[in-house]
Amino acid sequence: MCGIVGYTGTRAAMPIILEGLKRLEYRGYDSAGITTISNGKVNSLKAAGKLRELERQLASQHLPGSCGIGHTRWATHGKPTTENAHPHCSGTISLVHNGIIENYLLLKKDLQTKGYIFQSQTDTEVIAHLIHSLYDGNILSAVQKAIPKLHGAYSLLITDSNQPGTLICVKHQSPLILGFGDGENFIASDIPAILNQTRQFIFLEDSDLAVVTAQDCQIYVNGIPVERPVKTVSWSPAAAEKDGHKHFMLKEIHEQPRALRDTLRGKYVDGKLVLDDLQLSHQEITDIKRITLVACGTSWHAAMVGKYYLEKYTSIPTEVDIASEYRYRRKIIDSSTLVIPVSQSGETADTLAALKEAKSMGAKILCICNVMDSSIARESHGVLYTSAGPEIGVASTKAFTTQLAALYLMTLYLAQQRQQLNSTQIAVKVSELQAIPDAMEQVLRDSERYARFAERYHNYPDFLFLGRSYNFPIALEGALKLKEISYIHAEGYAAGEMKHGPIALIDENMPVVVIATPSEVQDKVFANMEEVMARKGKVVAIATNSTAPEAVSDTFIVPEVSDELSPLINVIPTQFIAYHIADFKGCDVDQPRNLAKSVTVE
Ligand code: HGA
Repeated sequence: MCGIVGYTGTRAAMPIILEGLKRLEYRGYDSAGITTISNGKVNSLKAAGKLRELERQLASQHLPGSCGIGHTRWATHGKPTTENAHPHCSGTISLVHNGIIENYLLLKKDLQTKGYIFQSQTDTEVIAHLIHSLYDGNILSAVQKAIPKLHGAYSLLITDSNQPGTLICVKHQSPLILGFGDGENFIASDIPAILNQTRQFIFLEDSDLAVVTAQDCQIYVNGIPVERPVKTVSWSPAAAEKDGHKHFMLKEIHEQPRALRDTLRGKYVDGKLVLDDLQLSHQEITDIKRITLVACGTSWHAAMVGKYYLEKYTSIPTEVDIASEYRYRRKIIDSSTLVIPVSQSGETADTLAALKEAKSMGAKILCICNVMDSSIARESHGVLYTSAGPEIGVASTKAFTTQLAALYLMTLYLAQQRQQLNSTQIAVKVSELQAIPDAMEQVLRDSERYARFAERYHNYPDFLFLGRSYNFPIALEGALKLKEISYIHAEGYAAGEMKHGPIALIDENMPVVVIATPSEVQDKVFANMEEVMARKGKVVAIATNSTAPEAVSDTFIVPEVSDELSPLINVIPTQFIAYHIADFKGCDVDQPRNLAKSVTVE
């Protein structure tokens, strides 16, 4: 997510903050800004685009002062423009923010009636004005009064030019760390930003508020002073970038619960799903007669799961198409057709071209993508953003699971607006979805088991992945992940199709990963598993305690969730299988050969 860097000490703050921001830039950001305080004056500079643009402008505009805050933004609310870049200011107060304020619209309306004028479209600016509205000369007490009014996730770094040299830090569901020097202190969202300055850190906990000066640091919870342990971090800079994980892909696999929580944030308000950015009128939603999902690669697999959701809850005939195929075939489209492009980067060339063509033929376009104001988002009539944060590993993981959640939310929203699900039914579905991040955390604890599995299985030249219904696309995704990063040949199949061909391949040299979690078709999956074992195939089952099969070679137990949401859980074992096998083989996990992260060519 966004990068935060702060400094208070005796040296010039600006170069230290800029250097810290540069150390986070590898993740890809859309704008940046720095504020310093000198002689009770606020000096600020912000720039859209890469950090080098801010750096270029800083070359001719010095920001004096030995205390300051900086930010690299990855937009969630408002386009990546200079106005929306952080820091955001109100009077003597400046702040940077990482996270999402769910109730920002309500707060904004209230502040507007009090006369506050907003310069940006961000949720962050609301925090600055809110603190200002509660300020009577004491920044600490104003922040303490503002915090209970904020709903959502936020790490904040705040300055007040009336109190130069003091930084207020707040952490709630987004990371924030304090770094300690000699007569100087540092604050950052992530260790790599300040690892060249110090190795002594405090990792703030949720609800912590810290007051940091050059000489001192005091942490409070609800106004009561608390102690937190100072830890020494011995990671290399490269390990720190990956949060101590060996690869970005592994880090991103572990980020999935957080990414999912952020994607759900603010979408369910007062018993209703609120997806404001979809921008379809009630009439337009009622008039939809057909839906087509278009996507490539992993996003195509997410779209396939989306078809099951959409047909089940909206009863609208839905097809899924590979964008590069869709472009070059005859399409039957009119204004009652809804086209849903799905893309992590929002720049996928084939998906963008498919979108443009469908739009020119009169279709309504609602895209699902992860990058604010990307080409696909701009070309669409409405957008549902996933909040996975920047994904660096070429093999998609957290973007995929957040796409699944977005497709589920979009489906429930359409069903709500078309009155096909009532508020009680929606409430049940949303609470099941909200429980998924906790269930994911259970699966993530098992990572080491998959590492041991990889030791035994990395030499097999072929794998088969089988699943049915919602988990058929997960079989395809599991096979794709293994191919992409370990270069092992793998096929994904609908388990019922096995008899129609791939069964000929099965012998003792063919591991078959079978997704066998509880479902309406569970007995049929078990029959398919028997067919494999009867031909000496090695079955590796992904199952729950209640479906764990006997006599298979290996079983990975996952927590039981509803069948329709099980893809969000079941995909994690397949990600781990691919990751650990690739790692064991010594493959370049994050940058597999011949592949690019964002496919911007046809
Ligand atoms: N919601 C804020 C901060 C976004 C963020 O934390 N991204 O990682 C914004 O859109 O500016």
